[in-house]
Amino acid sequence: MNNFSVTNLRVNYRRNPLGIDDYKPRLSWEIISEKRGFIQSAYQIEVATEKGFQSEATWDSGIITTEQNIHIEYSGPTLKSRTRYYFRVRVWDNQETASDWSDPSFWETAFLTPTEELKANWLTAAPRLNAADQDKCDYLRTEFNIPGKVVSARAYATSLGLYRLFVNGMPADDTLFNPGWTSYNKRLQYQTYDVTSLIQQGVNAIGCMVGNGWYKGYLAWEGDKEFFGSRRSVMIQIHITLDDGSESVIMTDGSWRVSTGPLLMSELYHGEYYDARLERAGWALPGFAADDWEKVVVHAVPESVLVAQENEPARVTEIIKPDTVIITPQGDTVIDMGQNMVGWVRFSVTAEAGTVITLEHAEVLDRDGNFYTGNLRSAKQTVTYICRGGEEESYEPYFSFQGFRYVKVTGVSRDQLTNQFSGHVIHTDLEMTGSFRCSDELVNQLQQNIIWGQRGNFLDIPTDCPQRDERLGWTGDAQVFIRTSAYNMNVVPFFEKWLKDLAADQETDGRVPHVIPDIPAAGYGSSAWGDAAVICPWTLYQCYGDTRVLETQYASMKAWVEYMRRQGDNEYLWNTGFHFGDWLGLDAKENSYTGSTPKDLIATAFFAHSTDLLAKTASTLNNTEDEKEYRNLHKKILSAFRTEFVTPSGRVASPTQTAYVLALMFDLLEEKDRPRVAKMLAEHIEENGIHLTTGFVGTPYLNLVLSRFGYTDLAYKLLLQTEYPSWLFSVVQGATTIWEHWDGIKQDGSFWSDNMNSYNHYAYGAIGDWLYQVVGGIDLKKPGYKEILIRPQISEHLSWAEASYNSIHGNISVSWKKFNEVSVEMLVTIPANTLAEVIVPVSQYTEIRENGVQLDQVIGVAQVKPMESGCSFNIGSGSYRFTFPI
Ligand code: RAM
Repeated sequence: MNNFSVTNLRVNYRRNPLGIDDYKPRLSWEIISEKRGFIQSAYQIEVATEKGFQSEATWDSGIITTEQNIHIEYSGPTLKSRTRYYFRVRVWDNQETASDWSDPSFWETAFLTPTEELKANWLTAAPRLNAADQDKCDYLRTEFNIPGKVVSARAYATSLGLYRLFVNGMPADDTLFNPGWTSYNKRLQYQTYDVTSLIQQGVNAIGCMVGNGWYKGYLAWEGDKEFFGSRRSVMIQIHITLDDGSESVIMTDGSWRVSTGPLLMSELYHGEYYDARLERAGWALPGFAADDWEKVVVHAVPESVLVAQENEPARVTEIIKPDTVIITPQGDTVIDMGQNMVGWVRFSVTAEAGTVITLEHAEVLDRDGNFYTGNLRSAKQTVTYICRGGEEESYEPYFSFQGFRYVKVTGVSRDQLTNQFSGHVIHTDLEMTGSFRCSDELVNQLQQNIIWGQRGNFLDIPTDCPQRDERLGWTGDAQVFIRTSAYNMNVVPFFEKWLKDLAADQETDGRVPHVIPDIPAAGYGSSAWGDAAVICPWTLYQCYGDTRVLETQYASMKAWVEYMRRQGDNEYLWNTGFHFGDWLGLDAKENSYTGSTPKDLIATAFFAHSTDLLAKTASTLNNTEDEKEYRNLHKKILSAFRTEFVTPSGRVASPTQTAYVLALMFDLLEEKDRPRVAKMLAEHIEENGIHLTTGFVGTPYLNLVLSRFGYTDLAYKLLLQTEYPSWLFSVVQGATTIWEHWDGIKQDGSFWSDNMNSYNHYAYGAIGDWLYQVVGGIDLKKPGYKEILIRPQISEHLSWAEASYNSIHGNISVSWKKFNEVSVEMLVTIPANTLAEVIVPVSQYTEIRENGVQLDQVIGVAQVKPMESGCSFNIGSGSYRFTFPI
């Protein structure tokens, strides 16, 4: 009997993906071993087109001697379109024993040559002249006959605008906001639906609704729309295989019909207007009389590259029941969901025909307890529903989402509000991978707020806010939060897609737009924002160990560095142009959004950092020429930085927290100067009464820098600070998400200006990285957590903490707990085929026990060595229970 097995097979990070267009998908698996210290010595992969692996394999990798169990590229015969490939894996341990074959998993290809294979026409409605009619969503339909029994059916669909596909009246699946948001005129995703169970022998109907969405709808704060195009269109191609082996293909063509319907308006920001009296029962069912429907217009759409869905889809991931119903001092009836959330309200009512129900959505109540929508700016976030009458009727929006905790309702009797209204939480359905908890409940709420911020702002692209007339893919915010987000969820499909849009939207001179997908209103080229081009791929590589993202993004990374290089008065100093600077830093001058750290210091610091990461990337990709080039450039930027921003005796000339933090975090100072600058940072914080003054740029690194230079205790004090400004200030104010401003709600209960005040903004949530790394103690030593660093920095401020992270190699968990302030118990688990260095804060290793046994006698523990501040030792995979004195 083997005591190890292969499990959790993935293809490009996903499980059993349907409809990918990658010729070389990357296969990964996890190993479960009962024995400690498991290392894989070899693997074998088999790929076949039938699940039983009875017929000849499409690809047999043979027995490959390697420890690698992640991102193995398929390298068999060229894959075919629209084919399901099953694969299974077995591995060998270092005793030459093989595991059993894993259970099979699969991937299914969509179109590998879409321009040749996707033959369906693009359909649109004839232009509607009347302005009110233009807001109405389109309903398209067709019917067709299937002569035999259906064995399998796949629908491939996409749109310009947002669409919902129905087969015989049923939704094609549970995914939402398709085709997602990409730089539409350059890249457009199509989706694959398994509709086998929905298509029947005989007559079938397809229905499709199309709304404006990001393509044609309102975007940004100037009240503009149609950023990508003005005509909503849809393209659908359905392949149906019958039991006699024949195939029917149904495509959008000139025979389809189009009409308007009850959805009279749908806008991402503004909500929906739905008149249920206009419903046409059975419009997506066979036999519907569509005689009064118009003919569709077949048209050519702007050139764009069609790509199979890259990201995980958006779905309803949780349903929340209202907490309470409030009557506000102004007399409004308001539902409190108890959580600032993103998605929509679904409701059921029984009412007379023509009853008008309105739902307005807001994030907070004002200090008097009244409904407050000032911070939404022009976003209406209002759903209006006109009742059909008769039996109970239900509604939830189609193409609009709201950021809200409070819902002001009119037109519904109070008794229907709690039972029949629920909050549907919607976001990209990424696998949750991390959890963090500790003995301080406020910190636990902070962690929850970070997760909710991520959920709310990961709706197909990383956004800054999900409520006001903005909701854009700000590069700076994504860059500061990506590492934290990668602890919480498996974010690779999400960021790989977004980074391809970033590269697509980069101009030939390498500039990076402030928001991705780019929209003209936003602008481009700020330091710390554009650096997302380099920092995000590098972080993904670090966290998941996959060089593919570096290969794919390399040209974009390099172009951004070269862009910076051309900006300054001299090649090594970036001292020109527009920059956001330390956005919302508290050391800002009156009426400014930018902290006082000089912008050229920030720009040059990021220039150095990105150049350093680019050199490391070149080295990882074995591009020695570029590595040399960018090592050199980096050295010169460092020297220019020191000449310009560091005094001859080694202080950072601008005495701000953010300047100190960047100089230390990015290793910009000479070694000898670092301890002193770290001390100055610590003093600055202490002189401020243990308060930070940092904005978007400095905050993410603040505690990491303090811990690195021996000021973990101060970092804990900063974390636990509840007075303004601090991470816990908003928590104490009752926040359930992270705010954009440290003082989104001020101490006196008044608000920061309506002008720019999101209550759901993840940038300051980047403290999550420090919670996992330093408090929980889970960090990486080698990309993809092949080697792990377990180093919780146990503090007098907490009595226990636990962190867990499902890495690409499997689960890593650490929990520590103090007993009577004299000893600590620390449980550690690391997955098979990894190693960890554990660092424990005791000076003598003889003081450490594992399950009661002295460390040097424990199986699985090696290389015990004393360090300056503690003991270090290595462990192989498995679970361990360490105890040691405080
Ligand atoms: C606002 C938001 C966003 C930030 C930009 C610069 O729109 O705060 O998060 O990145 O400004």
